Amino acid sequence: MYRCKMLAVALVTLAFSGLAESDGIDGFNFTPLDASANSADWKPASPWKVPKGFKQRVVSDETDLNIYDGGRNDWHDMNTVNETGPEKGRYLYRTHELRNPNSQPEGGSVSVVDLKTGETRILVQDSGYDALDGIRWTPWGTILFAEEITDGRLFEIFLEDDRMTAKRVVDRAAVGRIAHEGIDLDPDGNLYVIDEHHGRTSGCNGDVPCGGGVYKFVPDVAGDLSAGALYALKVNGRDGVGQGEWVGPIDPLNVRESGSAAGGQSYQRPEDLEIIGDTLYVAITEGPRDTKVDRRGRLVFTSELYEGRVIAIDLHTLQVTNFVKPGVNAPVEIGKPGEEGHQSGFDSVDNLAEAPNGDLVMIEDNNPSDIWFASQVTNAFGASRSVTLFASLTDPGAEGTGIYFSPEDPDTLYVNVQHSAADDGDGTWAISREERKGK
Ligand SMILES: [Ca+2]
Ligand SMILES: [Ca+2]
Ligand SMILES: [Ca+2]
Ligand SMILES: [Ca+2]
Repeated sequence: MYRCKMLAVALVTLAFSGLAESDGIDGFNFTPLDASANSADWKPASPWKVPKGFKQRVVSDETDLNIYDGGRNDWHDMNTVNETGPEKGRYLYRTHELRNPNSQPEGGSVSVVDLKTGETRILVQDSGYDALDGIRWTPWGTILFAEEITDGRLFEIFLEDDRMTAKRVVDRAAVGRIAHEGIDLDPDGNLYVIDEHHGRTSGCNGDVPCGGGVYKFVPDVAGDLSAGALYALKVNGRDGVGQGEWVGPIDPLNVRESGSAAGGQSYQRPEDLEIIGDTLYVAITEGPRDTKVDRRGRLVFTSELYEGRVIAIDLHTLQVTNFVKPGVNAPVEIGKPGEEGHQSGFDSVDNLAEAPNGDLVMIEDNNPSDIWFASQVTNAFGASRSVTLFASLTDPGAEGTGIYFSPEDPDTLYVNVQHSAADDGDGTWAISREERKGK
């Protein structure tokens, strides 16, 4: 807490536009929350603090499908629907991020919910799947999902025509063995992934910085992830922003070290990524913790110390900028709601999503987990001009994950509750505007 108070002195006077009305499309305009949720207000039946005029409902929770029984939470993680093809938008697919060391003999799972009938079932499960995290629908009608462990795998699911049954699952080793989370594709079929690693402080075999990069896989044939070349993002500038370039090809079986050997930029725990238009956004969950010690041996805190940020990579120019950063265009978070001196702020950003109007939606891996919207309108330095607090999670044990807008339903924000304080208490929620009277 001492560190946070020092930060407040350094940063709280900087300007941000956190209280402006969102410029979202009709149906998702909102008046931002004035503060994060307080866990003293936790109601398991309505765990989200939402803006006036919004409501929440369970899409599917552990009363519908309890994959890991006996009180074990199912760790719902990321979401996608079938975004293309027949009956697009009808099926919601979710990864479950359980970890094998925590006595989960079943291994990781991907589940599917029929949003029309409510039927929910396991799509794939394997005792070898560990910490399943990112998930993405491909334009060619398959599902990608991946493991968030060192040397984790990325898999492709081919579906039967019912879209609730897996035909086969293929390990796509060519795209890289890394601690996967975010997965996205550009219109040319190139795949972008990250290495969720503390590249600035943990590094590789004693070398820091190392790993924790952003990577681009260029397939030999668009739509076929079996073969291609993998590149790392190199950035010429301070703190991982400035002019970028793709370096490589690098070794997909040794991404962390070969990416760094090629000059790849190390970040401090990148997690999710999201392409909107021509921009690749990457959530970097932690700050670099660049503390210094003064002549009296006291820690000195600098503006280089912050709790996570979102960077933006222009996929044409490869300019890399800070898009949302606490103390720049979002408030610094100080303490916890209910504590003296608390300031609601932006801390430990994790998952990203595209809003129907092109805003970037962001959720914190934090207690409480806040959901923020950032406008793509930026200042001269590439920072969003409007960052607003949309919702916040009251559950004292949980983080919110898997924020997602289906392209078929611009009025609903899907979001998961992961590792709830309630036994078998995880699930998928939908937040949407209340019906207006007279409609
Ligand atoms: Ca369970
Ligand atoms: Ca993660
Ligand atoms: Ca926060
Ligand atoms: Ca995460």
